[in-house]
Amino acid sequence: MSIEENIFFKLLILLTSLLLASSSTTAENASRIRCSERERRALLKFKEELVDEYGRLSSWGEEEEEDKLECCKWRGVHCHNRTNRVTLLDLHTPSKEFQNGIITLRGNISTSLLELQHLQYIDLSSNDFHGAPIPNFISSFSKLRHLNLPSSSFSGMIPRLLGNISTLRVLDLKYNFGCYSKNLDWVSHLHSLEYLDLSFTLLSNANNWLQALSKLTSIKEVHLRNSDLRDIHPSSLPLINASTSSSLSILDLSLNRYLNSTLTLPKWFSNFSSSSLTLINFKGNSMTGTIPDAYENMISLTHLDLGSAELEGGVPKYFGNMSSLRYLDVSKNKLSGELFELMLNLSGPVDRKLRYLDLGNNCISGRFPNMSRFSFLTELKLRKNQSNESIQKGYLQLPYLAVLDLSSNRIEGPVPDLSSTPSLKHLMLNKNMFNGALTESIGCLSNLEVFWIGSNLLEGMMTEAHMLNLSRLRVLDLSFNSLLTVKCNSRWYPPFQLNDMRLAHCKLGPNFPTWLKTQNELVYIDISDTGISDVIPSWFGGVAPRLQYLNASNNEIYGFLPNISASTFNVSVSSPPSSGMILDLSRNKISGSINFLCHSKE
Ligand SMILES: *[C@@H]1O[C@H](CO)[C@@H](O)[C@H](O)[C@H]1NC(C)=O
Ligand SMILES: *[C@@H]1O[C@H](CO)[C@@H](O)[C@H](O)[C@H]1NC(C)=O
Ligand SMILES: *[C@@H]1O[C@H](CO)[C@@H](O)[C@H](O)[C@H]1NC(C)=O
Ligand SMILES: *[C@@H]1O[C@H](CO)[C@@H](O)[C@H](O)[C@H]1NC(C)=O
Ligand SMILES: *[C@@H]1O[C@H](CO)[C@@H](O)[C@H](O)[C@H]1NC(C)=O
Ligand SMILES: *[C@@H]1O[C@H](CO)[C@@H](O)[C@H](O)[C@H]1NC(C)=O
Ligand SMILES: *[C@@H]1O[C@H](CO)[C@@H](O)[C@H](O)[C@H]1NC(C)=O
Ligand SMILES: *[C@@H]1O[C@H](CO)[C@@H](O)[C@H](O)[C@H]1NC(C)=O
Ligand SMILES: *[C@@H]1O[C@H](CO)[C@@H](O)[C@H](O)[C@H]1NC(C)=O
Ligand SMILES: *[C@@H]1O[C@H](CO)[C@@H](O)[C@H](O)[C@H]1NC(C)=O
Ligand SMILES: *[C@@H]1O[C@H](CO)[C@@H](O)[C@H](O)[C@H]1NC(C)=O
Ligand SMILES: CC(=O)N[C@H]1CO[C@H](CO)[C@@H](O)[C@@H]1O
Repeated sequence: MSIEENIFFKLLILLTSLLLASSSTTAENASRIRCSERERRALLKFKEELVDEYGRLSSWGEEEEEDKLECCKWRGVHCHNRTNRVTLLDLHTPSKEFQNGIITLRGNISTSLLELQHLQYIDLSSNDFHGAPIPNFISSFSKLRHLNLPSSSFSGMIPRLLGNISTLRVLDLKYNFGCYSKNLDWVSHLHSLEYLDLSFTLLSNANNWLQALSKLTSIKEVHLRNSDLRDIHPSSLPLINASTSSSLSILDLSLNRYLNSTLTLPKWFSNFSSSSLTLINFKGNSMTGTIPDAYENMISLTHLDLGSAELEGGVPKYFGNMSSLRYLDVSKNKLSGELFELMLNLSGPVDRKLRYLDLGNNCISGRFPNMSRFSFLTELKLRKNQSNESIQKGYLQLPYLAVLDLSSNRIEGPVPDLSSTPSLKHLMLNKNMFNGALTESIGCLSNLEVFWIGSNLLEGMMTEAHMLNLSRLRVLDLSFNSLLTVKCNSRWYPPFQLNDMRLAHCKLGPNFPTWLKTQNELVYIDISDTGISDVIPSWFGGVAPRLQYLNASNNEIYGFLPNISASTFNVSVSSPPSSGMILDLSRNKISGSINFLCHSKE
């Protein structure tokens, strides 16, 4: 090639590419609308069969404006960035609206959707398809990865054809209460499936559920909560190939009341993978016997819920070695043994991991041990057991503890010093045998919202010093401590506004507690049998506009009753009070008319 030829050739290339460039911009402008006409029509047909009360699909339209024609820009629609085919359809009702009872779409799912053969992602959750079956045709979306249809009022048989969508990674059909499946063979074909949630659908006839799950080699999360799963006989336990099934991380089989084989199931899933399981929830099954060894090698387990079953015996010693365990719930079982020994079993690497421990509603007995080792504990629950003796000083040095529930035990001695638990929000010590005077350290718990210490044997005085910094207190229960005197300075202005105040059978009187005057958010007051022998203050009628329950019986209150129904109870005499409003002023010396009460329940 000569130089001239060369230059000419280069010019030619330049020119062509310029021409090409300009023609491509014209082409682009002419068809700036990316969405294909057929897909747009299909979507409009789909919209036609929906009721869209909230205008969620208002951007979907036929009008000539470009935005309305460009379905790739419609709300809830995405197109592929090269092929421009619709790949995503996301029309879920946002959870905040759903919780407020708003359901944005109702109606029927049109078969016109079939036109959208490139769909990879469908989310129609939290809408109302009024009991229609999940459409069979969904199975022909051969590129679908993500099918999200929870809480959408589907019912009937879950189409087995869904098992044909070999690309599916996420399948979520939970909370479609009327849906069922007679077996789960179809699930076992979903080789790419990573996430399966069929919670609250009915699987009582799907006896092969465990066989089906064992074939899912990519599965990471299984949620079959409240699905009426049947027990698996040990002889029909499927084999697990541990080398291929190493991905399962979350297993939620809670609230299946017919699952009772503690030994069988854990043995099976411990082969699934001891290293990947992080969460196991078996709450509300009927597992019997002792807690099995199956959890022993689960080094990644962070969350184990074995609550509300029929487990017996203790918490095995190997739990102390569970170096990732943060959450342990074994409440509502028949566990027994000494609390001291149980906590000793829980010693080891778990000490500094555990955040949540619920041992409530069991038969655990004996003295309360030193809990300070569990330095990151945020919730400790031991309600309804038989722990006894007193809690010694220094046993509750738990700086992050927010919930301490020791109610309904037999713990004695003084209320422990709580100055080392400054984060406490909920403190439940009711129904024990705590005695002596309350420590003023309670008054430093500035995060405290709920304080229950009713039904104990407290004595001495409770004054404003005990409530000094309790600015967040909402619920106070001191009732049935008949030797406890509650006496605050008449000019005291509490830092809190209570909703719920229970002081029955404490010593409040003889004067009417004037600090009550400041409590305008009360819904529940019980000051019965508190030795008040005083005239009803005139302000009493108007103090609490939201009041639902007032019990001031068994005192010696006298004087004229203010018009409580019109002010306190916030009801006019002509309209009946809402159910549940209770006013009990019996056994007092009140005089005057109670005509205004004639519509209230006594
Ligand atoms: C193409 O569209 C762009 C931007 O919308 C515009 O700037 C340009 O002039 C258009 N070109 C032609 C050839 O219409
Ligand atoms: C849905 O289908 C039912 C039965 O075919 C029909 O009665 C109903 O009107 C349809 N709803 C809408 C919104 O098209
Ligand atoms: C198109 O999508 C692919 C995959 O989603 C992405 O990697 C790529 O950056 C996108 N291209 C453009 C031009 O947006
Ligand atoms: C579903 O897959 C089965 C085999 O796995 C095949 O026989 C059947 O034709 C498929 N159905 C559809 C509708 O594609
Ligand atoms: C668990 O794995 C072991 C060894 O890998 C194997 O012998 C056993 O049969 C497996 N158990 C189950 C229930 O799959
Ligand atoms: C387990 O899976 C591996 C890898 O796929 C395979 O090589 C091995 O033969 C399988 N073992 C059994 C018992 O199926
Ligand atoms: C589980 O329940 C079934 C039926 O309710 C019963 O036959 C079986 O003995 C129970 N198994 C165990 C281990 O309790
Ligand atoms: C402590 O661990 C042993 C061995 O695992 C067990 O037998 C015993 O029941 C456990 N004790 C308590 C009180 O949990
Ligand atoms: C806890 O782990 C240690 C170290 O691996 C081991 O020596 C000990 O036997 C384990 N204890 C229990 C109860 O499993
Ligand atoms: C506390 O309970 C244990 C049984 O768990 C018992 O041995 C002990 O005597 C009880 N202590 C008191 C003071 O009642
Ligand atoms: C309680 O345990 C903590 C942490 O193990 C320890 O520092 C403290 O001395 C113990 N307190 C008592 C009174 O034994
Ligand atoms: C003292 C006490 O209340 N013990 C209770 C411990 O929990 C079991 C089971 O919930 C109850 O039966 C006990 O009464």
